[in-house]
Amino acid sequence: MKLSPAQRAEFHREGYLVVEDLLTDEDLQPVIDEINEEVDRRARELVASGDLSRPYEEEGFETRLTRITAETEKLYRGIYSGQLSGPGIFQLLTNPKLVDLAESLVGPEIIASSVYRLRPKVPRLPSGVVPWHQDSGYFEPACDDALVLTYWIPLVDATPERGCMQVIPRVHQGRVFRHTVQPVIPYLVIVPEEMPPVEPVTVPVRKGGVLLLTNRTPHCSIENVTDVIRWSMDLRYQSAALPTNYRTDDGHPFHDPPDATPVACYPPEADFLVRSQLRPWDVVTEWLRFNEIRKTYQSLPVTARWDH
Ligand SMILES: O=C(O)CCC(=O)C(=O)O
Repeated sequence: MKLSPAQRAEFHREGYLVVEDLLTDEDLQPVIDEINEEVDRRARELVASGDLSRPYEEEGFETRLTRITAETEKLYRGIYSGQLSGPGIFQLLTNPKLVDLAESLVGPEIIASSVYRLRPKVPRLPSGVVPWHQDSGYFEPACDDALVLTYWIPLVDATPERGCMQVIPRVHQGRVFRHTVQPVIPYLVIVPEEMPPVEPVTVPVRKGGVLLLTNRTPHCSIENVTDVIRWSMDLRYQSAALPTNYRTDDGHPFHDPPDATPVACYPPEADFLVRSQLRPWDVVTEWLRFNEIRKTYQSLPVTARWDH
């Protein structure tokens, strides 16, 4: 499925778009199963090491990590963000439905990024609340004017009470606002004096739906005040014509001559090619290759432009 002209227009006008019912249980269950297995394995290890009283195996996906986190945050800290990289995650990143929609916005040569995040927003856990930022705040300034597309994908229904996302619409055509590092939980946050005076939109998304964002769309997420873990993933795609640290199978830079600066829109993590008409032989189709790319990548810093 491609985005319709109306959906494309809405995305470009508002800076975000919700596509309901894009993914089925068949698309999402492999990654959910993989997370459940990881939680189960790690819970048993924590019981064995004396950090956890019991594995809470009677609890399901929506509640087990909350019970565990009430005793120890070790499991949460070991799986959140981009730490897991199993076949289920690779399957989601390369899901043709997501890549097809991305093609409507970034073109047919598509790089996916290891800047994917797993977010188990455990009820009332302060680090689950992400402050107002633009993803470009984290990226290289050279990519400010390009589109790095984010898919925000809930793995359970994401309601306002469960801490869904909020966005500021119609300001993504402007510049990247000044960011600073938030105290205590070191997320980047737009400095208060630069926050656009525009009413935020709260964006609930049901499981199966996706929220698309640009890298200059200010967004945040709100507190989870329920008893259900708001599991979600956010994935990122860009045109292969932009700076990328992807190396072909034989280790060559993707661009010839190589793009010197910057090496990628987000140099700390590895890129990989997910679709190409020009160089189909360079597309990463196997999980083992994806995993090797991520594990062997030599992380590089982003150009410092805020106080971090
Ligand atoms: O999922 C969240 O709570 C925040 C996600 C986010 O900030 C992002 O995708 O950039």
